This record gives sequence, structure tokens and C-alpha cells, in this order.
Amino acid sequence: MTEPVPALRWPRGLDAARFLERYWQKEPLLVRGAFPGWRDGLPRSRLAALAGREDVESRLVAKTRHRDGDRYRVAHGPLERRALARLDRPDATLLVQGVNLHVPSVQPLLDAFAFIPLERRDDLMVSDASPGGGVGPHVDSYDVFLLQARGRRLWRIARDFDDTLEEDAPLKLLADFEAEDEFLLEPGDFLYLPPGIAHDGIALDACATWSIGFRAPSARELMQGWLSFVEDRFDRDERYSDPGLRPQRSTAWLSDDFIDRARRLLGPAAWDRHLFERFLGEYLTEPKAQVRFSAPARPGRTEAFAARLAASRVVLAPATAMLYRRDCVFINGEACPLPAAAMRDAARLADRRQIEPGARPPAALVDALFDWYCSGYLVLR
Ligand SMILES: [Mn+2]
Repeated sequence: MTEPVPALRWPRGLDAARFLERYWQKEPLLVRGAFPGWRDGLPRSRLAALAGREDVESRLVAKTRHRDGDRYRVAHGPLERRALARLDRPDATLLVQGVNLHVPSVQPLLDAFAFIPLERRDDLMVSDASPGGGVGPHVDSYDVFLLQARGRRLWRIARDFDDTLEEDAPLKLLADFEAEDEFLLEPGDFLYLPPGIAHDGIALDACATWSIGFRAPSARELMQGWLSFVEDRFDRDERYSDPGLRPQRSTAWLSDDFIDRARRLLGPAAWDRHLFERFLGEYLTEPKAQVRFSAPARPGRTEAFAARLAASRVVLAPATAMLYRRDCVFINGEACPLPAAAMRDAARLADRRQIEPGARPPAALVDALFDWYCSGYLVLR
């Protein structure tokens, strides 16, 4: 965690603010030599080890060439060494999702993109390909920085394209992709793509690409999450009742009285601003399905923890997601209201993912830190 953050070197005339103004969600951008001196610290052996794990999402995509076009086969992880041997031959790609959740050393590189708010960040996916490897032409609904880590990859993109999908393919591939632009990326270069740009990346050598992805939830996803959140906390046992009922001229007429009573039954659970804020905080920090936190075997007592705290660095576990608002911290899907005195340090922890030794956080925060420590959300170093 103490590695210096590699500074993102923007091309002449560009900086984070201008990038957001001109390109973010609008236009693709190629940046050459974005991270001078940066070296990919993830050899294929490390990725292969991750792909073998139950708690890591991975896929192996193998391409075969046919007269009428390429075909793809996808194997889902955990992947055994035998399956991964396919990477020794051309036209194969290993995709490992959520690498930042398992490898803390990639964090400084992600921090170079901290000018984009954390709630938009999804994860780091690494794609390690043999020559010719690729997953075919497709469109994503994410913003993504495609950072070339090792070897060379040719990206072909199109803004206007035929969105017909290939039939019976294991991936959502564009049937008739024609590139408008192409970019040859070398180590340290990145290509930013906004959502909705068709793209196809082909490995020219054995190569690795880091995809730093930013999520953009659809209205449907947000609504599903919101409704299940409201349902979970709606434990009123009332039932519709109408003791004042009077004869109704038309029996099939749905009465205003019924509608009003039904709405009263639901109460203010729906569409309450404060509740919705809280929901969003929990929703946005919900860990991915595979994530498991390792709690300390013998966490000890609060007093002992507080004593250790004074001389230790508090570091969030790599898989921990943490956001905050005025009076509340959201950590791994849990809302944790805190007194004002604790919020400043909590906010710093959320921003920097660590608290320096000797910071003396207030008592209310020490209690929360201890809870999180017991859950494996953070460690003391
Ligand atoms: Mn893509």
C-alpha cells in the first residue's frame, strides 16, 4: 500500500478536468505512454493462480478460425491447470474479473483514476492472451480504460455499427462488425471507451490488457435493488381493512377508497428521500457474490484492539467497498451511522483506504473500526 501512485501523464493540453469535459461518456481517447516507468506486476502465473480459485470470477475464451468466420468457446472458472494450458497455443484469452479485490498491489494504479468518483468504479479485469487471442467484436454498457500492460494489442472500434448479434454464440458478439478506427497499443498506452462503442481487441503478441471499468447501473437494475431493499425492511403486519364499507352502485368499479387505503397500508416506505439515500449507500457497496472476507480467528477485546490501534496502520481489505455521506458510512453493503466527531476520520479512511499510525481516531470510530476488523473488512499493520 505504500507504493507511490504512478502519476497519469496526460497528453499536452489535457488534464483530468478537460478529459471529463471533452471525452468522458462522449468520445474514445487514445493516450500513449500514460504511466512512465510503470511495470505490469501480474505475470501470467499469478493470473492463472487466481483463475484456479473458487472465489475469483474467471473465463477462458478459445477462438477457432473457420472459413465463414471465427468461433469462440468459453470455459468458466475455477479453471484447472489443464484448461489453462490452452494459453500456450495461439488464439486464447484468459479473463480474470475483480483482480483488485484479491491483489492489493494493483490499487495504486487504480488510484490514478481517482478523479472519477468511487461510486462509479466497478473493478479491474485483466485479460491475458496468446497471439491472436481476443473475445470478438462487442459493445459494453460500461466506461472503460483499456490499459496495455504487456505485449501489443490491436483495438478496432466503431461508433456507428450494425447491432445485429451473432446467433448461437456463447458471447454477445456483433455479427457484421466493420471498424472505423484502429489503434495499436503498446505497454503503458491506454484507450478510453465510453459505453456504446463497438470494439474488438486482438493480441498481436502474448499480451495482457487491464480493463479499468466504471459501472453505470441501468434504471431497471436500480429499481430492482431499491424494491428489494424496501421489501426487506417492510415488516408491518397490517392487512387491508374497510370497516366503514358502504353499498357500491357498480360492483366492478375500483374505488378511490380502496386505492387510498392500499396506499396508506404501504405507508412512507416508498419514495422517502432519506431512506433512498441509505439504500443507495448499501446497494453501491454490496460485495460481489464471490467475495469472502477473512475475519481474524481470535479478534480479542475492544480495549486490546484500541491499544494496538495507536501503533498500527489501519488498512482496508482489498475487497472492501466503502462510501460515506454526512452522517453515515457505508461499508460492504452495511450502513453505519456515526457521530459527527467520527465522520472526518471515517471519510479519510474511505478516501485513502488507510489511517496512519498515531492518528487517534475518536472513541465512536474505534468501536466501528473494531466491528469492521472482526468482520475482516480491515486489518492492522
Ligand atoms: Mn469490452
